[in-house]
Parts: sequence; C-alpha cells; structure tokens
Amino acid sequence: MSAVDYDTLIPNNVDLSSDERLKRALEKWYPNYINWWKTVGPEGFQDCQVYLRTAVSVEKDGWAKFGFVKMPEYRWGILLAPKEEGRKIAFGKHKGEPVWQEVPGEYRAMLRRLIVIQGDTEPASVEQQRILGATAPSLYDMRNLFQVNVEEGRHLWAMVYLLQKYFGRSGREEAEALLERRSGDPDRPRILGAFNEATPDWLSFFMFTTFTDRDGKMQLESLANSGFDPLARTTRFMLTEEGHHMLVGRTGVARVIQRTSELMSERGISDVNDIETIRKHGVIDLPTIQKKINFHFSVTLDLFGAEISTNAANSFNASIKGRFGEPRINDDHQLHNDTYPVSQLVDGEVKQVDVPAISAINARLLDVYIDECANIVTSWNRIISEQGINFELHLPHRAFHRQVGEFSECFASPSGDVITEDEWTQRSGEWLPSADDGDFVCGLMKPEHRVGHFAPWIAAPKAGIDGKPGDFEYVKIAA
Ligand code: BYC
Ligand code: FE
Ligand code: FE
Repeated sequence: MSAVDYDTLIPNNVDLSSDERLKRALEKWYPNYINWWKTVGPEGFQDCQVYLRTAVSVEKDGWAKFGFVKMPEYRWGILLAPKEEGRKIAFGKHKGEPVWQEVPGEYRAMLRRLIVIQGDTEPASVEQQRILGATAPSLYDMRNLFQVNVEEGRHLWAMVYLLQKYFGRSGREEAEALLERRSGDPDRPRILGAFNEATPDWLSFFMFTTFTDRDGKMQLESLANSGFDPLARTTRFMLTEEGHHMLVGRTGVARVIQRTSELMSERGISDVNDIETIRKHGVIDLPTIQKKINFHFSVTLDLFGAEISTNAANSFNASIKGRFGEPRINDDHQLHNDTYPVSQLVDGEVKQVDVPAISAINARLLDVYIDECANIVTSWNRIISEQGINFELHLPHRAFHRQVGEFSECFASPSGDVITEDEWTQRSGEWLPSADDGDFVCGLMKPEHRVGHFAPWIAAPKAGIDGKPGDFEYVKIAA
C-alpha cells in the first residue's frame, strides 16, 4: 500500500492523505486485516463478482454506490457523519460544554474500553457467519450475507481508525488484537458472550441480524451523542449501514415464516405441532422458529450488561455514553434525582423496583430494545394469521435463559415463571433448539445458485436490491 492514492483506495472524509501518522499505522494494520479477511472471513466466493454497495461519502442520498466487486477488493472506508459546528454535550457531568475533539485524559481508559468492545463485535460476526456462503438459499441472499460481512468489516475499520488516531501506541496494539481474537476460540475468545456462539444455518443468520445487529443499533445510538465527537460522528454513520443488516434479518425470518405458513395452508395442515408432517414437506415448523427466537433473543439480552451497572452510570456521568435518543428525552439529562423501574427477582417473583435512574442506564436501553423486538414479532405473526393458521410467536420473558444481570442466578420459563433447576433441566429442550432441531435445519441448507430461484424452505423477497428485477444475478459464481 505504499505510494497509493489513499483517497481513491480508501473512501474517507478524515483527510487521510495528509495524515502521515494515521497512514503509517493503517499501512501496518492493512495487510493483517486482509489476511484476517481471507483466512477467517467468508469461506469461498472470494474471487466472485458480488453486487455490493460501497460507502463512498456521507452525503445523505449519495453515499451508497452499487457495483460488482470481488470482496477482497472492497473499498473499506473511513467515514464520519459531518461535523456539527458548535455541538454541545447533551448529557452527564459535562452537559452544555462544547464536545471534545481530543480524548480527555481522565476518560482515556473508559473510552478505549468501549471502543475496543464495540470493535471486537464487528469481526466476530464475520467469523461467525463465514461458512454460510456455501449454503445460501439464493444468489440474492448470498449477496446480502456478503454485504453485511463487508460492512461489519468497515465497522471494524471505523473503530480501528479511532484507536489509531486518538490512542497512540496502546490504541495501535488494541487494533492488532482485534484481528487476533477469534469467535468461539476457547483460548482467545471474542469479548462478549453472544459473539462466541455459532451461526450454523441461515435461520440463525436471520435471527442474528434481527436480534443481535439490533443490539448494535442500540449501542451505537447510545454512543451517537458521546461527548467525544469523533466517536459520536463515527457511530452515526455506522447506523446508516445498520438498517440494512436488520432488514435482511427481519425480512429473512418473515420469508421463512411465510413459506411454512403457505405450505401448511396449501396442504391443509392445521396442527402446528405436527412437526413430523410439516418437516417432511421440507419447511421449518413454527415451533422450531420459536425456539430459535428464544435462543437469539435471550443471548442478545445479555449483551446489554447488567441492568443495574456502575460501569454504565460512570460512562453516562462522564458524558461518554448516553441513552437512546438522549436529546429527545424530557429530563435534566444528568439524572440527579430520577428513578427508573427495573424488573428484578424479589422473593422468587419478578417485580418492578424503582432504583436511581443513573444506575439503570442499561435497564432502560434494554426496555427500548425489547419494545422494538416485540413490534417485529407482531409483524411476523401477521404473516401466520393471514394464512389462517392459529399460532402466535412470542418473545420469551426477559428472565428466560440469562447469563448476565438480574436474572442470571435463577431459572425461568419463556413466560417468566421462576422454576427449579430440575424443571429447567427437564424442560429446556422444549424451549431452546435441540441438537435434532439443529440437524434438521442444517439438513435443509442446500445451496440454490440458479438466478432468480430460492431454496424450498424460504419465500422469495418482495423486492430486489437497488431496484433490481427478480432474475438479477447478484453473485457471478462462474466468473
Ligand atoms: N459477555 O456493568 P456490566 C454490534 C462484562 S453489538 C461477556 O454488567 P456494562 C454488532 C463487562 O464487559 C454492540 N462479558 O456491563 C452486532 C464488564 O467487564 P469488565 C456492541 C460481559 O459495562 C451484530 C462486566 O461484565 N457494542 O455492534 O455496563 C453484528 C460488568 O459489566 C457481557 C457495545 O457493546 C457479556 N454479554 O455494559 C456486528 C458497546 N456483558 O469491564 C456488530 C460498548 C457484560 O468489568 N460496550 N460483560 O471486565 C458497552 O457499552 C458495555 O461494555 C456493555 C456492557 C453494554 C457491553
Ligand atoms: Fe456493525
Ligand atoms: Fe450490523
């Protein structure tokens, strides 16, 4: 990467070509990144032309440029939302002060930790999804997978930019370490729990992009008003890409549900629990879809950290990490005297308890998240009822299957009843995907490479990408 035109190779609005120190750091990091991408990024298809969008600027309507590109040649860029002149800090101790363009010394460690955790999730998800190309249910879906993957790669770049630009040597070391940890590796795992789970099949991928990418949205929204302006601007632009990831997830699950519901209705199968018959027709039964929801939702709830958290209180107070929609909240944005109701286990029952709001920052974000997820499940249920099938999917209760926070010490059913460990051991197979369920779903995952065709377990999408017709060749496999 020496003597290159940086501004062409790396779309950016950080004046990269005249920032010698950053250029040197990136030059050192880049070969390791490409090596990471080629060894643990998408397996296969690296030489295929894929119809991808590339972020080339931050203009509201013009940042996405679509075209055929081989993934290793994707132009990962460094793009920050435009600077708002005169922006003031919106919350915490420093509320009303001008935002910071440099890292305040006292918050260096706190900021670096948050950026490293955010950065770690991005490559982790690419690693988790690396085998899925081989079983893509269509070229359209394969393209969407790779789009999500390259953009998560760009999100890694975004955090690496902050580390290299603002955190000196320790930042450069952290940037390297982001390429060294591996999802699911017991010796050097990714930092957060959900990012070490497997994504073995496409239903899992759609659940992950529905539920886990949505934690990404929640966390990025919380950082989007950070007093540290470069972090706020970086995360704001990342959010514009995140929408597509969640759309791929929500519509992906919807298409699976649609296919199953249509088949049941065509064949006159009214018993949703007649799993054997339904599976014989090569579609995924609704109870298995429910189990996948239970798994991905509960594992993602853990990503919010403990509901009551000193870390979160400290980063709020330091004006580093705010709440969802912080500027729109109608309070003092400092939380001196406010309380917030948090679900807790009291004498073996789930109750709401008022606690100091500053300690309940994670709990509040979790509530926003759960509400959004509930709306999505409602939209999925509409597809089932339109086919005249009497069944509803539900989000499991927040106490179900938790490893972090208020409910990590108890066992609870999906409806939120606290149960004994024995009962959990007996019944958890009804609630979480079993090895058999996993084998069945994986068994359905046969690739469909014909243009405009879809695997039999999933319906066609309502619209193509970038207005393309149904028979568009999104990935040129043969070329
Ligand atoms: N697994 O006070 P606590 C995304 C640790 S997703 C393992 O409870 P805090 C994406 C915690 O680190 C968004 N460890 O929580 C999605 C702490 O450890 P230390 C990613 C966990 O700090 C799809 C200790 O427990 N971004 O972008 O208030 C595809 C006590 O912490 C877990 C962020 O998360 C866990 N689940 O909140 C691609 C934003 N939970 O430091 C990408 C940055 C907690 O005491 N991170 N711990 O050793 C944060 O804001 C916070 O670190 C957390 C935790 C919200 C994660
Ligand atoms: Fe991301
Ligand atoms: Fe994402």
